[in-house]
Amino acid sequence: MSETIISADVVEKNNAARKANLERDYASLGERLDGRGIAIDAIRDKVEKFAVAIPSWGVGTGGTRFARFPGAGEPRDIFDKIEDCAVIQQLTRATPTVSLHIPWDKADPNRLKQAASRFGLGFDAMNSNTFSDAKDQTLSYKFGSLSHADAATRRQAVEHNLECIEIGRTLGSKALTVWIGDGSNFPGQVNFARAFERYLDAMREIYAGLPEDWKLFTEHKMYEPAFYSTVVQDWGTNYMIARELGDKAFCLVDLGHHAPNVNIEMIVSRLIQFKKLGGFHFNDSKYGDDDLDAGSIDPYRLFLVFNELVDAELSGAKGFDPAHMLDQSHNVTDPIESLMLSAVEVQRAYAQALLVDRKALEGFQDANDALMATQTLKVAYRTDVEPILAMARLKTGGAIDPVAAYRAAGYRAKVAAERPAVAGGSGGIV
Ligand SMILES: [Mn+2]
Repeated sequence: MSETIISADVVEKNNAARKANLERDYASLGERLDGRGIAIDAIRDKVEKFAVAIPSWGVGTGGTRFARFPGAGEPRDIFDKIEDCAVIQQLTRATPTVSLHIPWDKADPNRLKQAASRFGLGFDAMNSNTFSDAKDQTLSYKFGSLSHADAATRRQAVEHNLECIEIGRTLGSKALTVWIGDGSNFPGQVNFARAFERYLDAMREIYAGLPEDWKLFTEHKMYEPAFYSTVVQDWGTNYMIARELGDKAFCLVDLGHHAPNVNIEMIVSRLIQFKKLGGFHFNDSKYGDDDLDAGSIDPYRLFLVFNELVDAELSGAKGFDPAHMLDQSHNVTDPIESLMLSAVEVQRAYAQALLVDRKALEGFQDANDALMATQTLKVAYRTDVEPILAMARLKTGGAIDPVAAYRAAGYRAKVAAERPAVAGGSGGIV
């Protein structure tokens, strides 16, 4: 039995006050779904099994290019971060794994493993960092890392990624995510083809260091920190990389890493079709790579992405097993509350997508009935699946209302007293 941080009494008391209402809402929704030929318990079973990883960097307060305002009780190190992640998992039951960022989270891997298993947590994809200079680093990444013009700098970046794999091996991780900030700020600063070739050569070395049962995720991002050109800027380049590297290489889609109005759900479909979808960094955005909470700006787009994922899941596509991770930055909210709600939002989009009448949709598509086809999606999207999500949490020992239970437990005030503020911190937008 793993340890819990929030007292079971608090969770039980909170659930007891909400249980009768939930049971009534669940029964009522069950009846309505029954009329649509959908068994509510089957949807709930799937929701219970759905998981999304918490990024270790997400539990710290983020910042902007202008300032960073520290939050109370911020985690001081990776061990505090693991405790915060354990709270999120305890109350939502949707986040059983943590995704680490090295060197931010560097510590004795055996201690890390112990700290996580205390709370029944596992480790998701490892993340390397060659977009900033670590303390005491020999060569700077100011002008790039894996695509740097200088071979010794590229070598250092490759070695760092290989070290991330080594740490991940001990932790039981099965994937490495690589995002680089390499690019240029001026036309002519970098030769596009030569920089990309250097990047591919460096990635081939990292790929060669992958254990047999690991996956390599490459993450594209249109711009920032480079503002004129970026080496891995879009899904087309990302697909080329995955194709060049081999069967263990996949594309990672961060929802905020595209131009405004790009049809991300179609990108997802293309990557599924050609077996190169590795997984997601879920978040939301209004203008750029804002790293806002998942589903906070455009929940319909999140649903449409899940519509593609569920379509692939139900068609039984072989080897289809995308990784789900959150990647957010919290500047004005308690990161634990934001991450709990984001995990729930991702689950919500999944549950709604499970409600799509796919047979009817296909019929409308074949009949060129655009209006009814789109209405078929809307009927699923408009269904309030909250009772399903809450019941899934209750059944698995979580909280019917995670934020209410968290606030009732007074966790933030407690850790604020225990964790004196530290300079720096490691929230970030990646
Ligand atoms: Mn990301």
